[in-house]
Amino acid sequence: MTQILVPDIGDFHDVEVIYVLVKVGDTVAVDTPLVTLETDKATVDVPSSAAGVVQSLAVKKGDRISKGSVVVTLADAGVTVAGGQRPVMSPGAATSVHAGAPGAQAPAMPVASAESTGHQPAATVHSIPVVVPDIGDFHDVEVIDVLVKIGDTVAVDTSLVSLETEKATMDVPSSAAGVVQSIAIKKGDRVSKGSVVLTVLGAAAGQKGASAPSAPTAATTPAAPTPAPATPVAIAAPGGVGAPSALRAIDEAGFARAYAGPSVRRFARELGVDLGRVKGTAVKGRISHDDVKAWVKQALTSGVGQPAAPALPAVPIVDFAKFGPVEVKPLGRIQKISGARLHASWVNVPHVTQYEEADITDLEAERAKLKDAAAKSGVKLTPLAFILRASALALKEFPLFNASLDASGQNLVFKQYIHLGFAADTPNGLVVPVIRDADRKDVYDLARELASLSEKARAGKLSGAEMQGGTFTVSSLGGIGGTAFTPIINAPEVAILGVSKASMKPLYRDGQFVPRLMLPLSLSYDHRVVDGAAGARFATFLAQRLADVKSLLEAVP
Ligand code: CAO
Repeated sequence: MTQILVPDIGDFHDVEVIYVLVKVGDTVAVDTPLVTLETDKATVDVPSSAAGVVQSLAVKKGDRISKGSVVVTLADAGVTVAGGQRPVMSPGAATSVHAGAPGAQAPAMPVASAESTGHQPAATVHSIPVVVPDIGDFHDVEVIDVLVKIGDTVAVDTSLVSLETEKATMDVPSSAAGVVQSIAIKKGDRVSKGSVVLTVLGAAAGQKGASAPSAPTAATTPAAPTPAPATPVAIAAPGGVGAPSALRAIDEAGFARAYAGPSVRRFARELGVDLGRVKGTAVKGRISHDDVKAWVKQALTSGVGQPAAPALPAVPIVDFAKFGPVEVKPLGRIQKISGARLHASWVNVPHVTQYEEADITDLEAERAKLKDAAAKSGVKLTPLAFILRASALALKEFPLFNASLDASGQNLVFKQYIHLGFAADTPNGLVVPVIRDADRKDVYDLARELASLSEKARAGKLSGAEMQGGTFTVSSLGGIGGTAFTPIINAPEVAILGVSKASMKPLYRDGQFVPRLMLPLSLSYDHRVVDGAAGARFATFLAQRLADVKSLLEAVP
């Protein structure tokens, strides 16, 4: 008896069970999804960590569970081999063993009939080699991924390995159903038609194209399975010339929400498929490998005969080492994550940047007066705290800037809260901590939170929750320098405020030039949501608030 527990699911606790995918009596394999959990960010399947028959369910729909909660109890695995061990294959020979015959020795004897045991008759299973089918004119094709492992249960047509030629990637599907007994190849190997991929321990009846064997004996060698043709799938070249439009940008939020298991997610990533746009046809709308393939086929064929969508021009590939010594360093983890998000925003969101200057002469004079007293009470009162306060006031006045487009792109979601993100430069890269309910905090509260979150960010100690839920972002480079820049919107937010270094400038006022401390503001907004006039009004409002320090220091209601 084996208890299957909820594995480590990150920072989530008390997560709701939205589906129970198995019932008592079901036979499950390693990785069979058992239940689906839903957090506020994503749905997650809990896969079985063992094979066997479901004996009892410890959870039901609507329950809330956490890491370590028991999900199901499994009775012994459905396929039992001699002495509880996997049968040892002699090369080229087929081994015959029986399901549910503990202690049986090969050659196996027919199992007891249903009448004598009171159980269903167990099927006789065989070791069945699965080979690379006809893959056209290709030879010595590289194995780029092995999609199964020993002990996995596979069905006919389950993808076993991915091969890559110069022209396409293709999956080798299983020609037999059963449990993977041995794997003959590894990533990086080269194979051709007829190469053995793996052996499956299963009933010969499950073989595609092979007729059901009649009462096989130990000496029976199952006929070589008729290989199913490999499914070639064009390599998605996101952004490359000729890439079908449907295969281009991935909406990461939609991808995360899609109801699919890890191997399907990996498969979709490899093909550049936006899972959020694929319709699942498996149980409860779950997306399968076949759904992804069908979607790619549809995308490819629907592109034929239609005017091609303009593709992003590819950046030239340069062999830098030809021109001098080089050193290659991998991107950091945070750089990879933020890079993908910035790229997604840049290619999906039509950005406009509105520039403005705020006269912060009075603000800085006032701040200079308050700074030391604030420092004594442990608060570092920087200009950014005032800028955050002004932003919160502007977002209250212009709720459109605090909204987001929904996934369909047809509706605006107006958030009834103002959570301000601020870009923080850390040794590991750019992170965006979020100050919650910023509109209900005064300048001192904001300064305090700014300092504590920045410190945590630099120490790499921010929790996931502290970086989520932002409705608008401020990116301040004022402490460093620069006169203006184009901040990239932290999508699906619709606007971001860039702040550069304040400097003394001559301002023409009442018939003469006067020296004033001017703060450059760069407001980028999503032009699908915000039009130019609204952008200019928002920036002007911000500048007015910053010029009027008293309004920023007023008590927060
Ligand atoms: N103009 C002139 N001086 C400014 C200023 C501005 N706009 N903003 C800050 N300063 C001054 C501060 O007053 C402070 O000086 P004092 O110590 O003499 O008071 C100094 O610059 C440093 O400020 P700070 O950086 O310690 O504090 P902050 O509140 O301004 O900023 C934080 C905090 C976390 C936003 C900042 O440290 C940071 O990481 N900035 C980089 C953000 C970034 O990388 N953005 C780009 C994102 S896109 O790649």
